[in-house]
Amino acid sequence: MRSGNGKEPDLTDEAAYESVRALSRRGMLRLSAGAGAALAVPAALPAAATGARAADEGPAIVKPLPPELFIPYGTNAEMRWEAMRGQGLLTPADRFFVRNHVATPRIDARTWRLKLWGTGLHGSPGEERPVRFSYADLLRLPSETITAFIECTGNARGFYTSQQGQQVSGTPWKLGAIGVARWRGVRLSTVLRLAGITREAVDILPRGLDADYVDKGENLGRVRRPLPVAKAMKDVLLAYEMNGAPLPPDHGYPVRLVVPSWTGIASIKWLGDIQVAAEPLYSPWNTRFYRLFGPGYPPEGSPPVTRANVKSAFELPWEASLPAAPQVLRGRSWSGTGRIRHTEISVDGGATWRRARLLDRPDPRGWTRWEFPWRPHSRGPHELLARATDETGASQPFNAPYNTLGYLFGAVVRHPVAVS
Ligand SMILES: Nc1nc2c(c(=O)[nH]1)N[C@H]1C(S)=C(S)[C@@H](COP(=O)(O)O)O[C@H]1N2
Ligand SMILES: [Mo]
Repeated sequence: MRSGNGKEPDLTDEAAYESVRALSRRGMLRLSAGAGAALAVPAALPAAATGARAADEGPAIVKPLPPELFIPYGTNAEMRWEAMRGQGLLTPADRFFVRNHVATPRIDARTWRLKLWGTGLHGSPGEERPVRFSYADLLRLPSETITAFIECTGNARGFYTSQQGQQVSGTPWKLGAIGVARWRGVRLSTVLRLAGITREAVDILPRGLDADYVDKGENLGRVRRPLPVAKAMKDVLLAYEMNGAPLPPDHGYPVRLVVPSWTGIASIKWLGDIQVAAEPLYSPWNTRFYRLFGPGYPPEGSPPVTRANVKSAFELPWEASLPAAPQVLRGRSWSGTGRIRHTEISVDGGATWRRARLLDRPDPRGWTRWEFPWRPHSRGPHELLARATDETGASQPFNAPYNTLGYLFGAVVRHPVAVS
């Protein structure tokens, strides 16, 4: 099923995609209910088998995390927004946020193979006899370079609690679980065609080579999240370079997916294999996680979260000290649903708004820089607010609708500063 033919649903659209998948929802519920019981981890398994980490195993993130660039949270680390001040469009790899379910694995590109298998390929190759591509094979294929953000679905989750007084589970990120890089690699569509994708294929399931993820004692297996074939064939990259250098270990070396405009979990790192299937696929990452749950949502949750929503951030420290003098405030806005049309700033708590000056030609897959001249009229604490609107009219409300896992916080963030 391909998009673009007026009769067939556009499967790169989350609601249309879910309506097609819903036909087999019973199968999905059976699958997600069965998975827990079958995969529960016996308590005696060694740490290495469960993905749990002992103190002597070394840090879960390989690159240095200097405190002026990062706020660490266990296996994750968010970028401090002041680290983007004075930077160009791209987020340098040394400050790009890291979201790891488990530790960064070290992989040898010389022995690495990407394996494709499943009922959506000609001849239905099984997992034990997959179609294989080496790193060198991928480097020989035509390459493409794109600028795209990767943003965690839970970016800004902490504001559900600090701004709205709501309890949510997950890493309490501020706004730093986003980065924009220039990614070079091979189009996923090229590799799927070479592997023999059939017209019947509907879903692919890319899976990482990092250790199994254990959630509250339950082994959920390796990180893997289904992706509709329509999106896979449209604009997804098998990336092997980030900002002109080989992918760093923490960002997926040797090869990761980059799924433009979609939420970060789609961009599977340390890619090992891709199942290509003629039937819908499910994993905990599109059933129990990355759906919206809570009051107002059905028991199985919303359709899987796909596109990122509209957000804005100031390139300032949290609780920045600013001079009581004329100055220029800078920041960036982005959206997974379309180009940024404008960003407005309020320096009086949201009573009045004026437009910032956009510095980039808005690109739907990246972010747009802006600046706003400000002359504070009083000393003391202030709140700076930035609110963007994209070309679809999507904007940033004062309140983000609650969901228990704290995804998609798209409300205006109140950035505290002290003027002295
Ligand atoms: N194999 C694998 N891929 C993964 C993850 C992971 O833990 N394992 N985390 C996902 C999530 S939730 C996000 S937000 C992005 C983060 O990418 P980054 O660490 O390069 O910033 O990677 C995604 N891909
Ligand atoms: Mo994420």
